[in-house]
Amino acid sequence: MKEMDDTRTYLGPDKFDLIEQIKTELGDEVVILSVERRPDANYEIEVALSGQELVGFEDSFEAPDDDVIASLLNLLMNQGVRYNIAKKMVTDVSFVEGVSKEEGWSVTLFSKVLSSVIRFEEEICFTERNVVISGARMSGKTSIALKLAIQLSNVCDIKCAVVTVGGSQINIDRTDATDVTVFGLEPEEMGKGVLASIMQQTEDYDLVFFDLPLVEDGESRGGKNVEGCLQALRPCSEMLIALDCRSSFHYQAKILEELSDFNIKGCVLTRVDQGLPLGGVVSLLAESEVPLSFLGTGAVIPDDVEPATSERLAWFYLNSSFF
Ligand SMILES: Nc1nc2c(ncn2[C@@H]2O[C@H](COP(=O)(O)OP(=O)(O)OP(=O)(O)O)[C@@H](O)[C@H]2O)c(=O)[nH]1
Ligand SMILES: [Mg+2]
Repeated sequence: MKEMDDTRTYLGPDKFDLIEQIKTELGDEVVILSVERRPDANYEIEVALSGQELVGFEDSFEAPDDDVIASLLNLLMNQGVRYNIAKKMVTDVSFVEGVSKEEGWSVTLFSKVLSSVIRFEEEICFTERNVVISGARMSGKTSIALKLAIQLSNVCDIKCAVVTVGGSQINIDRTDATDVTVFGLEPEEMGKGVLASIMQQTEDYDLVFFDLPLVEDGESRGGKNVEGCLQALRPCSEMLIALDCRSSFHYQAKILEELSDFNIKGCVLTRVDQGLPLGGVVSLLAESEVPLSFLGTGAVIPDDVEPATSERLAWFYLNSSFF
């Protein structure tokens, strides 16, 4: 445990145990400033001591209603929304009336706060035939590629293929019952030649989803090949980025930065169903120009995906078991 003048940082392998410990020591109203997963898999939770941050916030704003401000700040900070973003969201709540600390926030009201800082792309229209889905390991890339391809194929009668590369824990035979063609490749197999051949074989498809991992740790996952494929696809594709609620703000911000030269259509927020704190991704989306396009709402393929709306994100935020 690290202590500064007005903050304290807790470290441990289980964030729920840490939260319990924090609430026992500092009370239920404690203000959590950030929750980060460190590279060594431990969680680091920073809290404000004696609610000083909250007092500071209230002092520095033209509050339309003190109760609204205080309850919103608790709601935001408890799940790790960053200070500057929370400040912006609080400044924008003047249109919200009738919320008190006791009554809490309804999905409708909280969705207004979220949509004041995050762009939601509810009407998704793919403009390129090749859609790259990229992101960190285990962020749900393969699941999202299959979910979208199967749903579009079944519901909209669009002819889809999925190209998936390496490390998939998903049983891709689940697509047997659909018209979606799946190319499952090992990272070593992936290269510009294979890519050109797949592109030729899928010429008469309406949409081809390329589920490509990011290049991490040099060549450990056939990285160079994948990087070459990402570059080759860049001029003729658009990209969806899979963001996983479990990753830290810094890690996800790095991913968005690394992919910023691609034609980024939007991102897919996965594992919203797992009751994880959503403050990190809310802050990230609020700070970036990238719209939120889809939500991954469970492990079932193809059902557990939906277009992202501020109401649904608010619902998952308010129903997070993190509180
Ligand atoms: N609960 C839940 N589980 C999910 C969701 N998306 C993916 N999963 C699960 O997370 C695990 C990893 O998903 P994948 O789709 O294989 O992720 P990936 O990014 O392709 O993983 P790699 O290719 O190994 O980097 C699987 O067990 C999925 O069932 C989601 O939205 N909610
Ligand atoms: Mg995968």
